[in-house]
Order: sequence, then C-alpha cells, then structure tokens
Amino acid sequence: MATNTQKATAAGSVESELAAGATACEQFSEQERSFFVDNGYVIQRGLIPVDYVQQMRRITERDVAGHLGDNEYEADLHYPGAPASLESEGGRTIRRLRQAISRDPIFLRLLKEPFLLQRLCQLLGPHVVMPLAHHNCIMTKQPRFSSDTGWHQDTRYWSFSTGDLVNIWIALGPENLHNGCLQVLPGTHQAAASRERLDEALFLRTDLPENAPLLARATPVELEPGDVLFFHARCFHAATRNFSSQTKQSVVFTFRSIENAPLPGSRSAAWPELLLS
Ligand SMILES: O=C(O)CCC(=O)C(=O)O
Repeated sequence: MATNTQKATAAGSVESELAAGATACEQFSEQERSFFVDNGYVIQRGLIPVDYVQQMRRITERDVAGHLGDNEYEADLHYPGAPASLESEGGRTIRRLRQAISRDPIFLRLLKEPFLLQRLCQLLGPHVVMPLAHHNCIMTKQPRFSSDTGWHQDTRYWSFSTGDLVNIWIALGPENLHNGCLQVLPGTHQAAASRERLDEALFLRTDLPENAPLLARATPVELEPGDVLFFHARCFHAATRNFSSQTKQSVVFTFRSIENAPLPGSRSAAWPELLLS
C-alpha cells in the first residue's frame, strides 16, 4: 500500500488533477478512502456508465457462447458443487474468461477512465501498474453448474514484494446472495493469517473455533450493474454457487504500485504488465 510519502505524492497529484479539471466524482471522498484503509474494501455505486456495461455484457455473451479465448472451466477448480471432470455433465461450464484485456479494446479504455484511474492512484500512489498474470478476467457464474469459493486471500498464490494490491470487481448484472455475490471479512487485509488457520489449499478453516469471530464478520457485497467493488487483495472473501436462473457476470482486475514488483521467476512475473499512470 502507499507509504506516507507516496500518499503525499498521490494526494499532490490528485490536487494537481483537480486543478487541471478532474472533478470530485473522479475521486474517493476522504471518508470512502479511509473506509477502504480500515476495512479493506469500498463500494462505488453506479460508477461505470451504462454503455460500457452493455458492451462488456455483449463481449461476455459472445465469448461464453463460442468458448472463445483462454477459459477456465468449473471442472478445473474442483470446488464444492463443481462438476467432477471436464467430461462429466456441465464440466465445460465456463467459470472465467481469462485475459479480458486481450478480448476487446474497451477494457483498457475503461481502465484509463479518470473515474477509475484517479481512484486507484488514491489507493496505490501516482504510478499504477496492472499485472496481466492475475485476475484480468470476466468471471461468470452460470445457473446450472457452479461452485462455492471458500474464504481466501488472493495473495495466497501471488508473489510480489508485498501483498498490497488492489482489485476491482465490476458488476455487469445484479449480484446478491441468491446468485453467489462476493462476501468479505472486513479488516482482514491488515494482517497475514497464520498458517494453522488455513487448510492445505490456503482457504480459511471454517471448522476452527478460533476462526469463528473472523467469520462472524462476513459481509455480503450486493451490487447492481455498473457498481464497482474496490478490495484489497489480502482481504478475505468468498462466494457461494449461483442459485438463480441467470448467469452472473463480473469483470475483475488487480493493480499494484510501481514499487511493489513481482518476485523474479514467480508466476506473478511470468506475464507482461501495463503501466496505467
Ligand atoms: O465468485 C466467486 O466464486 C469468487 C471468486 C474469487 O474470489 C476469486 O477468484 O478470487
């Protein structure tokens, strides 16, 4: 996360942007920014214009229908509820359209919009980098075959100098407890969970009494199309399968400050990255 010096620089750059014509709606308010700092997430309602949402939905529907591009299937995950194998019924249900950025120029155009980039600068400092190795996807949760994602920190399999990355989760449709919206454990971005509290796959163990107070904090993130959840990649989150009859679609990217480089030789360093600001 931004050091005090970086925050001062980011604040400085925010001020100069405001002077150069950026408007308050391109920024987090101070209250929103401190909510993120304390809780590890903040929701911005209706941030994405309808045209963008509609176009991203069309791309999602096209690529799901044609199984286009690099995809992850429900059966690849082996999560509770997922079909047992690619060959079993529903095995080739798409869970993630990977490499969203390469699917259409609209994604990069959207990420460069001041209403997103200015906010990321407020959280990460003036130079925001987007790793293409992680997230960079359209997540779909389909009605007939979907699965439960346990409580986890995204950073568990990522390798950067620090775990201070910020994710954005853009709802392309309604997200609620019925269709498997994300749930978060507020404040859990502040400390790394000790290894004994996690299972072999590094999900938070729900059977341990010492994890009960953390799990009691579970907060559903219900979203409408165009809403954006900004969340710290160390904030524990989870989601159930989709119990509705409609596919849920969300666009997800992660960002880091320029100082927080991927560790050489790691999976996080295996893909190019984009310098956005
Ligand atoms: O929609 C879900 O099941 C959660 C996905 C998720 O948390 C992740 O891929 O990191």
